Amino acid sequence: MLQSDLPASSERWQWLKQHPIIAPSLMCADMLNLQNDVQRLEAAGADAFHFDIMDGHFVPNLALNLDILKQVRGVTNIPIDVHLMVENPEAYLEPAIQAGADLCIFHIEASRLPVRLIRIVHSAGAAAGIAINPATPVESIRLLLPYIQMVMVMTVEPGIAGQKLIGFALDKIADLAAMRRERGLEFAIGVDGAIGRHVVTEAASRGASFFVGGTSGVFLKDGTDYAAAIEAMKKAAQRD
Ligand code: S6P
Ligand code: MG
Repeated sequence: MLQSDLPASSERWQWLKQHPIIAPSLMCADMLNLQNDVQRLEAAGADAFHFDIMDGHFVPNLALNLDILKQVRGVTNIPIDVHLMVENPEAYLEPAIQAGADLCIFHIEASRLPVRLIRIVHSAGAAAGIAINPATPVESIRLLLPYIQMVMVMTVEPGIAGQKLIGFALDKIADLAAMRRERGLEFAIGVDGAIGRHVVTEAASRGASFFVGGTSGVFLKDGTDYAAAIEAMKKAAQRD
């Protein structure tokens, strides 16, 4: 068994068991009024915040950073998941948790020593998640599933908001849910990228419970307010 300083069922990550979790992606928020947007989103029913960190190498873009994370942590109490789209995740895990991350998600494609990364995250007191790009098979993380608290299935190539859905990635949700059921595991399944309300329904029916809301779900250009957008995502996620 993987040695970890925290047990697999730590109280600290009970929040991840909720269904659904709607997590607005703060890289899509109003950067000139970020505090205001964070507070409006929380009041509108956001369950968590999704916080994207990029390095310009793993993905061709730069987004938020740890100083901003610290400031966001100072104005909200809801959980924050940090999505590390970086080449060298080991350099960012502990600093991200110190800055306020409750869940650290690193990419399997950027990790040579993923077991070590999981240990670092748990020892620093956060939940561990692994993101997989659209073309990365679930098989690549099969052995790690008992030790992590979430798998983030990317439904676009990471790095840029406002892209089109890569539909074949949704099939991996059902594969992960089957592995979870067959092995009696508890990790949450999240989806990130072009998650509009119809995609929420498709993803939830396959077993996803954590939905990142970007320009397709929460930050809509048609005048829909945050509360209505988040409510629509929650409704779309309801399972019969
Ligand atoms: C970039 C990042 C995402 C985006 C989100 C945007 O890939 O990891 O979290 O912020 O996907 O959502 P949308 O609906 O604009 O694709
Ligand atoms: Mg993201």
